[in-house]
Amino acid sequence: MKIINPIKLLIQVKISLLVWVLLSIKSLAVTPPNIVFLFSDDQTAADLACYGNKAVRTPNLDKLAAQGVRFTRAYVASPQCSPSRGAILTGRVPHTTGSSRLHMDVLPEFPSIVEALKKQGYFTGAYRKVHQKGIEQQFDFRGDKDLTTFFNQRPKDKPFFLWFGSTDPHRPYKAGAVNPPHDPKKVRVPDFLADTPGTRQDLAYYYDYITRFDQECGEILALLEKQGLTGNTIVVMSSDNGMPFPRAKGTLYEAGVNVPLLIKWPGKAQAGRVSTDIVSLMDLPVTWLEAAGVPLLPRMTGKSLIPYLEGDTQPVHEYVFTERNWHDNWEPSRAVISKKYKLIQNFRPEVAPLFTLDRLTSPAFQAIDSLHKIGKLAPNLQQWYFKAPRPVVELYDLEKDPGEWHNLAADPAYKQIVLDYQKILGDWMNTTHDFLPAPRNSFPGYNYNDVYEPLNAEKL
Ligand SMILES: [Ca+2]
Repeated sequence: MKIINPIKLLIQVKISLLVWVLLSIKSLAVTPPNIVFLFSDDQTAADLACYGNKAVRTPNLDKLAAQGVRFTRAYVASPQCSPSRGAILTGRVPHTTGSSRLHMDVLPEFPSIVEALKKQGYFTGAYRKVHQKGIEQQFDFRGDKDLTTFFNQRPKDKPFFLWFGSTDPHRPYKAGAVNPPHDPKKVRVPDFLADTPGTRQDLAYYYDYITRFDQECGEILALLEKQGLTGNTIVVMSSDNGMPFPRAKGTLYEAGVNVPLLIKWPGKAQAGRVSTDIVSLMDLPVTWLEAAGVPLLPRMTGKSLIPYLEGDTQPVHEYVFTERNWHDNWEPSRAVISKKYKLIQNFRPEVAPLFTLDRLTSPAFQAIDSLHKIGKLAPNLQQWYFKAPRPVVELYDLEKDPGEWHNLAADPAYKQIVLDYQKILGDWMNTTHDFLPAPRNSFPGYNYNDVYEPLNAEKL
């Protein structure tokens, strides 16, 4: 009979216990967070109750905002569906993905964050609109209607990445999206639209579709709660571009490029913090990969938001960039945005603003066009919507002029700011291999102060 040495046994038990404790600590330390992306389609930042527009009902997203960080100055890489989404899914600027145009896919040689997360053991799922056909095929799960399916099918031993790509509040609109509907009399008419009954009804439908999106976000948040996942899940809400109205979606004005951004991450992101610093949606893929412990992909241009979410008060960026390319028509433009200024460089100034088809046929644009035809459109709208040529360069002081009505580019007092911002924009265009020509004064050795001319398209 084998005699058990009690001291040896004690040592063995202690070693086993130590190994168990170490393994437990390791498993706790490396449990990567789940990531849920609630992504609306065509929504300007301003149009959520938590962003100040109390006329639109968004109770679930307002609650999410209170539990995380709300960014007031988040910018899309492009105010167009496919380019904006391709930039998030690859971390590359749209003009380097092959997807600068609407409906064009990211080239297959560029790796996506979906593949990268899968390699790290993530289960990936997408509902509805991805708008990048190639990358859409990479998701493990694809769903359309029932939001519970993903949560029932996901492997319980894996972290997950869920892309909820709603098609709300994209057009076309019709009555009945939510009950009760929004009252057209109570909508907030932006100063770039004509305040008519038709425009108000158009905006009320837009609000209805936002509320329907909010309701579905509420369902997903309830499912997270029900499965006990809230504590280790990053929930991000944003939109791919601004509202589908004239002078908004498809333009580099604030209503086109400034989208909502809410980030909830229990134990990490400071609950209730409101950020007025500028960030880019291109920061999201970098943040997600870093949170997941995944090496970054080549040529990602965003920055991690993690230190900022945790309370760092240093702004993440001094400047962010955004671009407009082909979208039902060719109106290429680029912008550099700082906390105070925005400079837009127009590459087809000879034409009056062109509109994507959904906005050209919208009641809101029809209202503008009808007033224009009878000579009753407000002068600033008449000037902006119908005058050609347009300026080559536009400069706005976003603090003093958030509506972007007063172009300072030709004002001698702003000459140096225009030149400096053109240089910053041009450097970005050159280093990211833009297919459009950078402003001439961005080239090394070019003494732009000697060649400054009033930036007036009429003198071209
Ligand atoms: Ca969109």
